Amino acid sequence: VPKLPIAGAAAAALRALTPTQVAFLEALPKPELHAHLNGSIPLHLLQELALEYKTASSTVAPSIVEAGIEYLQAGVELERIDDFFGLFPAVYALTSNPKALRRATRAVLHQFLEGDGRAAYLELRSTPRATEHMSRRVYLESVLDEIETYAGDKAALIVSLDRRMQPDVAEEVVALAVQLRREGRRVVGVDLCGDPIAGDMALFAEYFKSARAGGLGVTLHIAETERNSADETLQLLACDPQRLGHATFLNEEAKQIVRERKICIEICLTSNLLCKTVETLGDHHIRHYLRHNHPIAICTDDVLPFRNSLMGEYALLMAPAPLGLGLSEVEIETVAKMGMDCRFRFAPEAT
Ligand code: 6MZ
Repeated sequence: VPKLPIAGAAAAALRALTPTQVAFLEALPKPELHAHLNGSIPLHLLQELALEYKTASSTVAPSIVEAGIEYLQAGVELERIDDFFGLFPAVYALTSNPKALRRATRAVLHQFLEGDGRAAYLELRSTPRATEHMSRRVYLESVLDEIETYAGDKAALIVSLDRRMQPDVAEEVVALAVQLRREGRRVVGVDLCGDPIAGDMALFAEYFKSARAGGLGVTLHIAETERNSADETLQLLACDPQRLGHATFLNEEAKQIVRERKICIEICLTSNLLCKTVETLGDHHIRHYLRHNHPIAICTDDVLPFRNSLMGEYALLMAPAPLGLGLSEVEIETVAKMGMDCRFRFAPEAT
């Protein structure tokens, strides 16, 4: 699989490192715990799928798919995070049958575990979609088949609930995740993602509780934008998540809960900068967590639109300011180990 070109701040940080520093980061056991499947597909595979799409019967017009791919190829420029979600109809059109979804999953596993990412362990997340070609169960089974065949115990699946889902669909998705887990499939957790201001999260809370009761880990995108209310954040924290995605705009009360419960924060530096929820690396909330020696995991989020890599994200930790945070090797080792310790457990005998 050809390399995904790394761009932007992560690329500049990587270029600023010495060969010895690069070798150190490559050899460091790093987990990738926050990567969205459809946001991580290598561009070359998407282009291949798009060529095949033209001849297939399609519900999304090929011209829309073409425009989406061209936009990704040029490198996305977002005014604000709301613009991000419009990218996905084009990608989804190309991964709406089991065969294409399997190819995408395989390429993503390869990219993270053997390609640019150099991850020692991957928790891949994806939102099961029911399409004219597959049910949500077949969606999840297709992704799991690839994980179990090609990554074995180096990867696992987190099942995402999209905030835009109707509550009955969210309930069905959690029940499916728990059921697959009981069948011994490599499902380790559930996630809440999607447009950060969509949906009423009070209606979802009970589903996260049943996921926990079913032996699954829970990670939630939380306070990703300034517009997420303090009430919603507290409601989500009441679901007892073990990890949180982004957690960019927590107020003091929420920060205290996070600190007391030592909830791991999944940090996606490039993603936050490109979605403009954080202005500069210097302003990033990672500094707060580093100061408190609080558990974090360094992650990529969506390497397809953001053109970053796990290596690039670690380069942002290591490169001297203003390109990076200038952390020492010992500090970076600690961060990587924190991430490894925050993996969701997979005990095959658990029910
Ligand atoms: C919230 C995000 C996201 O699930 O179809 N997604 N949700 N915040 C983000 N920060 C930038 N990045 C990705 O992968 C794509 C889906 O992941 C969610 C969105 O719902 C997107 O549609 P899957 O494999």
